[in-house]
Amino acid sequence: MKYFIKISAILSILFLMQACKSLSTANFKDIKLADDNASNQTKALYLRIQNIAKKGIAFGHQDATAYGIGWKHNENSKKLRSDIKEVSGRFPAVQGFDLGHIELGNSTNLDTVSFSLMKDHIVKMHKKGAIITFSWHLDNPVTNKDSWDSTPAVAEILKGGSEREKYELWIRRLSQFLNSLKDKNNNAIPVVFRPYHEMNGGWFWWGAGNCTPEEYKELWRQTLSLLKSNNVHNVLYAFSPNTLNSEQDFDLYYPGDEYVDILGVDIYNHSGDEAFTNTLKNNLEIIKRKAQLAKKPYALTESGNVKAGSNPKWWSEGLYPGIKDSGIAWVLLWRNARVSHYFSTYKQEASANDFKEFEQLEEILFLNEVKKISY
Ligand code: BMA
Repeated sequence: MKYFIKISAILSILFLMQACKSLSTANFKDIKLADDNASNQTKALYLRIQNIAKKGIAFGHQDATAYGIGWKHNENSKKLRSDIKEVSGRFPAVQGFDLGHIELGNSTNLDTVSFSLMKDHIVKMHKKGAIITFSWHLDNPVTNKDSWDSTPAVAEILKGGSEREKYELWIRRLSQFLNSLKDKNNNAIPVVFRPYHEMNGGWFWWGAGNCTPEEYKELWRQTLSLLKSNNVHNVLYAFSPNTLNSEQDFDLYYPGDEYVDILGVDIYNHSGDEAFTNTLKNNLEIIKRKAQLAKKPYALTESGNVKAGSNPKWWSEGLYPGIKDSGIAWVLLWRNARVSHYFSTYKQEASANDFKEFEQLEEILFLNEVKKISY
């Protein structure tokens, strides 16, 4: 009996030692990120994302816990809601938020989500094992109108441009927010940042026709350099064009392997579900090839049903056949803002039953599964 107790004590110590393998002792030296000073937590997130992609596809939702159809998170409530959880019983594994208007020093983002609420949810969700990703619909720095104001502005915020000072201030505000996301040990929470997305479309001031590809790439590189000089070291950088017509389409704006950590693409079903499935397949093949050459993970960084409610089988017939076995680490569905502007599902919505089947697929991973996948 005495020996048995001794042996089991030794075994438990060995087990604990293994479980406590600390970030500082893990072997991160071979990981090359866009930020050469990225924290160990950020490197661990990168490895986790690669490991997730080996197991399946993490399911993501934009503003998942901030609001849904018919509800908005109440600042006084401690309990987190999510339309996805209300349909399936599980939280999304990837949670997207938008930083638009952080640059202005505002307390709420462009969709009225308060930055303090966002921070609170990020801290809680990170603790539960979620992956956090940010988009940034920032205002046009020349006109001070929104992201969709296509007045050329990129040249003016590059080094030497007339709005450079303003842009440096904007990046300082953004940096302050990113640096303020702290876990319980006071370490900066690692996140995925996906700035200047959908640049091959013409709808944003940083998009096609509103700046040259050279200006765009320079904006990307200079933005990274400004963030680093503001001590931001908890970020993985994701590059995500809109639907691609060819590989060249991707290359045109790609700032280079040393400035990007994750490759992505945003694809919606504007041309119907059959075309959508085919576009998903061929576009994900394109980024897979690019990602494999660059040895980086890749994701479907935005998607959604623009004709939400029209196809009750959208998940199993539209989305899933397009992403199945594609090797993407995650798919992020866009926000559920209101009945006339939602991209996922919610309770009593036309495709909710189909979603429950999609959610059961072994390949599709939710928070409870992803939290077990380590670096
Ligand atoms: C767009 C729309 C807008 C929103 C923006 C940022 O795709 O959903 O209503 O302001 O994203 O979230």
